[in-house]
Amino acid sequence: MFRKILIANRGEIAVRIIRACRELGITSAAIFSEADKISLHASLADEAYLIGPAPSSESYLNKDKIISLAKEIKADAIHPGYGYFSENAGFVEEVEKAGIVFIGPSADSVRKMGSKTAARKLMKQHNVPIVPGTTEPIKNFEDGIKTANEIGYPVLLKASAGGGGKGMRKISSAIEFADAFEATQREAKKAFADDSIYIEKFIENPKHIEVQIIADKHGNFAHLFERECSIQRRHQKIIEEAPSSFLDDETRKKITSAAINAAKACGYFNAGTVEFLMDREKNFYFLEMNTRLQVEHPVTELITGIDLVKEQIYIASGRELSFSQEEISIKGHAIESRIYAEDPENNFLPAAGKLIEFDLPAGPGIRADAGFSSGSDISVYYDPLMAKLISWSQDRRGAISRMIGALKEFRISGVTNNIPFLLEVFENSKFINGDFDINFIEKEGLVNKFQNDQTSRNKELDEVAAAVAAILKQQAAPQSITAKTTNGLNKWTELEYE
Ligand code: MV4
Repeated sequence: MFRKILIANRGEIAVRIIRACRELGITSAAIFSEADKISLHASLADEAYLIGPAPSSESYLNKDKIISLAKEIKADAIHPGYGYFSENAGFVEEVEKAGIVFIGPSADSVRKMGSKTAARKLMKQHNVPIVPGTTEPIKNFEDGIKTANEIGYPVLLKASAGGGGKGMRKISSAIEFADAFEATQREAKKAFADDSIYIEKFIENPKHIEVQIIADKHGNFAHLFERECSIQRRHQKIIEEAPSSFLDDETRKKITSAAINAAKACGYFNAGTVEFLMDREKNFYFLEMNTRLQVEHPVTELITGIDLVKEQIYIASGRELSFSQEEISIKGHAIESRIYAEDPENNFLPAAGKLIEFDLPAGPGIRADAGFSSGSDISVYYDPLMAKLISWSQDRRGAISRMIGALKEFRISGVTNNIPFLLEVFENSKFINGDFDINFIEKEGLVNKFQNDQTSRNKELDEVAAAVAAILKQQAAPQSITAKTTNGLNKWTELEYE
């Protein structure tokens, strides 16, 4: 087993990995930027090293510095968390060249899944259903429009090097295609330094369902069931749950075995996630594979009882999976809420500042994974995720009920956050009935409803404030004239009630 792990990340996920190290008796080494000198992850780790200035490019994304630090402090392995270097094949190669173990899949698996067209081709070869469309980048405009006409509109133009919603464009007719083709190409080139784009049939109002898979370096594979991740706003997930109440046993069997096939197809080891779109008829299509630990991994941990981060470390150290597929089953229901530093009343603009109060909720079936504590600074330099609140119960209703209680118990002051918005979702009857897809937030008009509610609430508050001010002014006015002491000095004249 490893003696020391360097954690190349920050915030809640760095804290999560530190805790796994602690349980395994492994020394945890954190890195922190100048903006994170006073941070939970740096203070909880056994060792912590200043890596550079606040901007990520000079700290958490400084590849050379991270690898040379790992060598210097004799770390046996590096855990990348999510984001940053977690899906960077070049980083994996350099870490391995330095004689350090990367806690994740091989560079080859990361690269294979990094190209969306190559991944689609591979999936097709291994009988994993893909969205109808091309498995090669489109060569030119003529090739593109011909293909789009064959597939039938609407179609989606996607960047081969993209993912997570970046570099996508919906096209509803051949007329639209002309402009969109070059624009998408330009955007792809700018964002990914690669202008290859491909075409998919546009799936209307799908659900976003992903399957957690895990594999060791000895050829053992297992899935840890699915997560329902449809509740999102502009590609930012807000609420995830496991299992999906939309799946029947038969569909679950099909989608999880498709996910295992996907993992086998790219020679995968460690934890990974296969993303699918699912339509009303329960047809599912491979979207992409995330070759990392995901933000929402806790819901899977709570329904299976498996510690994914510990398992990742075991696998990286060469151990076999600590369980077999037959040994795991779904127990109860888990839901995760992402607590973001953002202002739902103001277009969800990222919020920043010092957390005056940050008191996590607790109680039966409640887990809080936070990267911060009272006194922490929330910086504009990084991801706005402050904490994840995860509830578990025997059934979905119970998990929702515990979540609502925990959200109301969470005390945050100093930094604006999305808790009131989350409560709007949990109290929505369609959400409660499991009747939603990836367009839920928009279709329910929740953003506007919330902002309107706030506007009317603000208007009411303004009216109350105005009334109070008027009363104060009335009371103040006579006082300033009449309240005189017996020695004749008007001691109130200094006070102004304007
Ligand atoms: C799609 C789609 C509909 N049809 N592909 C967005 C993120 C990226 N991973 C793929 N995405 C989508 N691809 C086809 N052919 C709709 C989306 C999509 C989406 C997918 C998952 C979760 C949230 C989403 C929000 C908007 C669009």
